[in-house]
Parts: sequence; structure tokens; C-alpha cells
Amino acid sequence: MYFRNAIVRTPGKNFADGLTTSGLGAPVYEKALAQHRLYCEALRKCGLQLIILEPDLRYPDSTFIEDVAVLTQKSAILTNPGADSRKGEVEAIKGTLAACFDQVCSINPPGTMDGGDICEAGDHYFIGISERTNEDGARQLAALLAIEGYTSSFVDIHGVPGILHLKSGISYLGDNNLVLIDALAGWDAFAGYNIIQVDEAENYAANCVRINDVVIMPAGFPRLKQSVEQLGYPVLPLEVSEYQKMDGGLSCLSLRF
Ligand code: CIR
Repeated sequence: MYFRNAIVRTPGKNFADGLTTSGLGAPVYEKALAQHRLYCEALRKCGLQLIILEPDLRYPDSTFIEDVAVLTQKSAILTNPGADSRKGEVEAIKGTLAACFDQVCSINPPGTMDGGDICEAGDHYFIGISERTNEDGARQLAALLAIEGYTSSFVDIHGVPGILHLKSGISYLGDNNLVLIDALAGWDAFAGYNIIQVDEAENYAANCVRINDVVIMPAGFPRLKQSVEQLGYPVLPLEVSEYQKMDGGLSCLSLRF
């Protein structure tokens, strides 16, 4: 998929009040802002035009904008985030997405979904079933995707330690290449792909993003960087330590289309 645009939301000064289980300590706001600026710069370097939304202090997690929508070639699908404190983020992004997409639909209760559970792999979508995305939400998304001609499969990640969302442990790079953490490697769900297995010590980097010709990846994970470079993708490492402290990965900081 070729991307031209991305939507991001600058973190608010109460960013540290968001949800986290990482135990890595509180993020430093000034550092988070600086990392966000560099993230935006990296997206621009990859050829994207940015829509930068203002911080929304009502929702400390709203910088993790990927969780509120699933974007396809034809439509924006608003999610219903699994965490109560994040549900209002959807209303806050609706207008922006309606201005960008002719077709906007929704995942409705009792279905829940975080965009971080949805991994696009060409014409196929892996839909993670997690603490945030339930089966009802997954079925709704599968039906919407089928109308657009996409296939999908469910991947239940309950019981996979250390990952909040499916995409915390998997990234599709294109060309049949799938980055996977150890705990997911060998699963039938991913048979037939060229698997790039992540060393356990580098699990956080499994959430990387191919944007046009480049793969952006958290800085500080040299083995995965090398494996991805060996496949022929230039890697752009980015420092995202303050987002890791809040359980967030690289992908969740933008909606790309
Ligand atoms: C949350 O727990 O919802 C946020 N603190 C982190 C969300 C990260 N989202 C993502 O990786 N897709």
C-alpha cells in the first residue's frame, strides 16, 4: 500500500495520566514532545503529508491515534476502543476522517476494537482478539472488510505475555515479509509468510512500520534492524522511549492512508 498522508495527534501535557502496565516509569513530557516532532519529521521524509491534530487533554492516550480507526483504500472504520477512558477519542477524530474519506463506518457496541489489533497484510487483515478487541468487534470488522473485497482472520492473543495489541508483536512489511515475536512465530495463522523472527530481547521493535520505501523502527534494536536491512529495506530508527513507557509502539502514533 502506498501512503500519501498521515494523521497524528500531539501528546497533551497530561500524557502521563494515560493507561500503562509497562512499569518503566513516568514519561517526561518535554522528551515525548521532542520525540513526537522527530516522528513527524520522519513521516515527512517518507513522503507523507501530515495532518497534525492539537493535544486533547480530555484523553491522555489520544496521541495513540491508530487505535481509533482502521483505514483501508476506500474507507475509514471508526473503532470502539476497549478501554472506557479512550472511547471518547472516536468522536474527537470523526470530523477529521469524514473530511478525508467518502465512506466512514463504525464498530458498534457490544463490539470493541483498538486499531492496534489490526494488521493489514496486502489484501488480508489479521484481526487480534485481545483485552481491547472482542470477537463481536472482530466479526463486525471482518464483515466490513469483506464488502471491500479483503479477507481476514482472527488471531487470539489472550495468553501471549507482554503484548497489549496484536501489532505489539507483528508487523507486515510487504512482499510477504512478516516480522513476528518468538511467542507468535510458528503459529498456523502465519504459515506461508516469510517470517522475520525477533529476538526476545528486541520484542519492542516488532512494532515497526513500512512507509513507502522505508521501514521506521524504534531505535536501539540492532539485530532486527540488520535483518530488515538485509531484506533490502532502508531502516529509519526513531527514539520512542517515552511512548514505550505508556505501552505504545511506533505504529500507534499515526493513521496512515
Ligand atoms: C493504552 O493503553 O491504550 C495506551 N496507553 C497505549 C496504546 C498503544 N496503542 C498501540 O500500540 N496501538
